[in-house]
Amino acid sequence: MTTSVMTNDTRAKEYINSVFEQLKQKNAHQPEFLQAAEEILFSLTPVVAQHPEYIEHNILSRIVEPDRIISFRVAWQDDNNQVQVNRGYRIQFNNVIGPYKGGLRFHPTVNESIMKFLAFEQIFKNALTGQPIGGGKGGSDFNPKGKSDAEIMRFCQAFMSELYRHIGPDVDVPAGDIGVGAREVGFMWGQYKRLRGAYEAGVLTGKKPGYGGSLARKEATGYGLVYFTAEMLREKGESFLNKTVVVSGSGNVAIYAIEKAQHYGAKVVACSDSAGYIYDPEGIDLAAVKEIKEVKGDRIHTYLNYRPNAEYHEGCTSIWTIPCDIALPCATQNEINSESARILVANGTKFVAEGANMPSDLEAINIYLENDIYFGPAKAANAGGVAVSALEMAQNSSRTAWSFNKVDEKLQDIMKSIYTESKEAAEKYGYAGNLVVGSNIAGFVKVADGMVAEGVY
Ligand code: NDP
Ligand code: 2IT
Repeated sequence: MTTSVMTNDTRAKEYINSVFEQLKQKNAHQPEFLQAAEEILFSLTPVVAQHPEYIEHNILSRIVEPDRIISFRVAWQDDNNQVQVNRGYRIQFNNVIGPYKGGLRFHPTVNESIMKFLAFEQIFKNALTGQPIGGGKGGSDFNPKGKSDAEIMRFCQAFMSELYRHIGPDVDVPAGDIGVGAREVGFMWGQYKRLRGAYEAGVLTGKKPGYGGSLARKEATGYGLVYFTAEMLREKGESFLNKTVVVSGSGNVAIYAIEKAQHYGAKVVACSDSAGYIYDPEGIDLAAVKEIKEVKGDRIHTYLNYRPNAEYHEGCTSIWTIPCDIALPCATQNEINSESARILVANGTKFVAEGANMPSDLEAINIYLENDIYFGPAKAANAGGVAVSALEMAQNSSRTAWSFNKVDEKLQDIMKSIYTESKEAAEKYGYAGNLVVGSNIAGFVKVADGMVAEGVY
């Protein structure tokens, strides 16, 4: 290593440290955002060392500060005519590559820290897809559980009555996330259309097919996760065939990850909801899970009514004690900590790929990397959902609708190229086999180069 490279490396480290120190001071009460920022920033050392222009343009200090944070009151009437108040958010983080793009989450835990971590991750994920989309996220602390259809509709309409002035097909394009599926997107779309007085289909994605939605969007995140994991397996001379898989969650991402993994010949033995998990050693009956979750909106423990020989356990974390070859966390952030990660290692798990956003904490990630678990980080592995959202935008702009197979083929190509780009970036910067470094760098470079080209503002 030459002296000048050493110097650049030290300079990059010092720069990154100082950016992160300032970020901690400014955002001391936002642990999830700091966690996401720490993971990304410190993996960028080799690329910042080789690109002094990123320091010169102070790209990192700029990229960690959202373009804007929108927070608003959402007042709505419940079925008893009581007025309820929730808080709505939209974080417009970065629009260098395209309009702000990212989902809406309705969950009681939603706060500014969680919104910012999700929007920040989305910048790099969206860049990785190769589609023209920037990074954003939004949502509300509204709890959809136990609400009637009419309450959900009134909440969605109230939420959109404020949000509509901040979004648009060329401005910011929301979609679903936890607690927001095609039903909620439909209600919000109807309200947006009413308020704008125009049919701007590309303002929201995840709409129902037939009403501007793309075929295969519902399946895209779960299928995309499995396509990405299949590339990881291929790298090691393996495949899904006859592998034992544990999937956490039983929502949109989990269900379609299970479907595609089963299609590839894997045995998926467990899935969960926020109350507990089911273990079915003979392999999960996905039709039963779909009926419970998609049709009845019921709890996962009712799976035992369909499969009496399966087991139900309360609590989510011990799902990771079930021995498996492949773990696919598809529920929520920080669902795998160091303890669970050590158990995965001890049980001989060889692959972990993230369907959820930031499901593994920083210690868990280090444990995978140190123990030869091949790890597919969220922003690469779960990018299929937003990638197909971008394809939905393309169909909306051109007023066409593609076949399921056409979208699915494009999704497969996108997931393969995200894998290849991440792997090659890791190799190029001296971290072969580390897809965390690889995906962070591959996504970052696209955004950073765009920021340099745009100039300071
Ligand atoms: P859904 O609302 O469809 O399902 C969420 C699932 O996760 C449910 O089974 C839910 O259980 C469980 N869950 C939610 N919160 C918790 C919690 N705090 N502890 C344990 N389990 C929990 O959401 P999605 O499937 O769409 O999203 C799942 C994850 O995937 C999220 O991290 C999301 O950000 C990410 N993601 C989603 C994409 C998409 O296209 N939808 C794209 C990329 C990532 P319960 O029913 O009990 O609440
Ligand atoms: O986390 C995510 O990538 C999503 N929730 C999907 C976002 C989108 O705009 O489709």
